[in-house]
Amino acid sequence: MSEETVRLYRSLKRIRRVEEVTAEIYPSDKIKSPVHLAIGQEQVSVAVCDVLGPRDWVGGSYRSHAMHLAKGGSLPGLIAEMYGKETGCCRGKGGSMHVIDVAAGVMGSSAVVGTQIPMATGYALAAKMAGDGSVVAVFFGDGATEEGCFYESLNFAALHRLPILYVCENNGYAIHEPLSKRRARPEGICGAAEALGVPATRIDDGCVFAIRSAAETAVRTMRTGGGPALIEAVVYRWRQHVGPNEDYDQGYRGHDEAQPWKERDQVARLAGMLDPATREAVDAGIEAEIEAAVAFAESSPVPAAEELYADVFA
Ligand SMILES: Cc1ncc(C[n+]2csc(CCOP(=O)(O)OP(=O)(O)O)c2C)c(N)n1
Ligand SMILES: [Mg+2]
Repeated sequence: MSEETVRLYRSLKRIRRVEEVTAEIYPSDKIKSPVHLAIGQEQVSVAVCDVLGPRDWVGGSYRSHAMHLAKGGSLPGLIAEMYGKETGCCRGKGGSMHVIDVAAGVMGSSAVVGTQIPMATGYALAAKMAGDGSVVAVFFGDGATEEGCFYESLNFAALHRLPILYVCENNGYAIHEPLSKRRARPEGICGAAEALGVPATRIDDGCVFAIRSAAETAVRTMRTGGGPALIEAVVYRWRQHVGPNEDYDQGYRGHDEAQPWKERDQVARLAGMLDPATREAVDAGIEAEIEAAVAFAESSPVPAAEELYADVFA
């Protein structure tokens, strides 16, 4: 049981429990925004953020609770944001899809598919100009690789050798549409990146250590001017595209497809690698932290009516 395993387990389990608790609270209508849960996919954010430092930046999609928490974004700020409270990370105006914690390097997330990719490429240009060795990681789904800005951004980053790790969380679906109905070559994401001059690595078994190792190699190279890289991590979304429930009765997929992924669940896998006393202590700490964050959100005020016009430019 290494220190690294304990650290990765803590991060994985913390995110899993935050999202399970979010799903439990959801029917009460206290959460005022749609939620796109990453249950089953947590290992990508956990592995990549584990090799980043406080001065590195991340950006992501509407499915970014895991990224936010793994990078050190505020948990009370996240829960309060979902509740629409003034103490939320966007002061209650953004909801679950808009996480931000600039002090922790969480630069924001976007509900418009793919738009985080050019924005993060801009952060990488800024990082290169600052010349301080900091790097950017941007998380997006397989569907986002079908947006034109994905290709434009990778081309620009390769040309200018920007320090950015493109992280494709390939869960095989864009809402209900499988990759096979969207791409002539469903396995072509890495090839597309390579064609633009961005070295790419595909990890197809969801192993948190394998993703971490690929990220570590890529980030080490780019800190010294090595330029961008892409990781395609194949994962599986356990719950519905948006909302707290499962959707295996909707006709587009079945439990049989999910089963192998549930069998290699990284949270359970790493739990089994810890000695029981360590695991119980980690779990107890997580539950206490989540309980306090939910209490903070519940007791926080809603924004004042005048706040409606704050930060509005036109
Ligand atoms: C530009 C744009 N087009 C369409 C949508 C509607 N939409 C929301 S999520 C989504 C699927 C994206 O799938 P993927 O990138 O694989 O991410 P996942 O939800 O699987 O994590 C779509 C099409 C949108 N939000 N923005
Ligand atoms: Mg997807």
